[in-house]
Amino acid sequence: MKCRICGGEATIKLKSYNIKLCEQDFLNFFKRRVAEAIREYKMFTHQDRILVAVSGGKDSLSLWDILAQMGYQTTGYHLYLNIADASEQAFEAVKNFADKNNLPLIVDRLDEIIGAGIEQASKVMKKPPCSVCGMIKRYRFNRLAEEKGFSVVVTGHHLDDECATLLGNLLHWQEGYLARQYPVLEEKEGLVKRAKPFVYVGEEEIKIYARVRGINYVQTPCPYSRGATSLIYKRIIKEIEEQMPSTKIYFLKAFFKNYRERFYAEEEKVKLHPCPECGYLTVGEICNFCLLKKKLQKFSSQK
Ligand code: Q46
Ligand code: ZN
Repeated sequence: MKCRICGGEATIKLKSYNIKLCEQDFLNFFKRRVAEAIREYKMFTHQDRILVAVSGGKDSLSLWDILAQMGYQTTGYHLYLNIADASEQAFEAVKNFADKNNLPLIVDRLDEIIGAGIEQASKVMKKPPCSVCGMIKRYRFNRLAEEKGFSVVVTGHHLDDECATLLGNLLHWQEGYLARQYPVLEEKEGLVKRAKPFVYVGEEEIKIYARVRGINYVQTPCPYSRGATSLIYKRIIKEIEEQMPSTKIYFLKAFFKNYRERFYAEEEKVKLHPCPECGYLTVGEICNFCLLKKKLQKFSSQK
């Protein structure tokens, strides 16, 4: 097998692109895809201070790795969820990566910021753990941006994640979500800018990247990720891609370019106002983070 670029020995085959590459040319190819997304959506520049949300899995650690390689100013952010062994392993992976690469890391421990673990938080909010976890992370991102001067938060969502989300949103005609699904969400009224630099790279490519770069990650950073309905959509998207290579990238790019704006009107209906407790923008009476803290207080005083 010959590398398409240098003609040397190829060890990597990328089905979606119908190319074979050697490791070095794969790394260059991968970096170009990421750079293209950063440029196309004006995600950030070398002047920005970037907060990278890291779970300890391959996607987020690979993202942190490549952005640091590209010379961006990055700081890792890890939310320690207090789930027995899983959280400790995830934390170890993140900590080791940060130490090895000499990169700054911020760790929030859930028991310290809300006085409870994710399971209890999910119970009092009567919402799935992932929904509460996502809410807490968003809240903390905005707070950290404000307090420590980060101008953008990046997450490891990749092409397969985004296609799965898009398929799910279309199947349920979630118009508000469709309006908001985009590789970059600009800063607005106290909400920090967010970006997904892996939007053009697939999960398989990230796996290869992590292997070639020797990144030690945890296979399942969180036990809750297994039950997600998004896995059903991901499996279906994967099957379609196998039969029809390049469908994923077409599906997503065409949506961003030609269809997303049709849902804008839906988004504008949402009116935000500052939470009376903490000042964070919210649609509810108080923000969900303050609501969670109140519910936990009530719960512990009833015990
Ligand atoms: S950490 Fe949190 Fe994920 Fe675990 S509880 Fe769900 S959202 S699966 S990235
Ligand atoms: Zn609040």
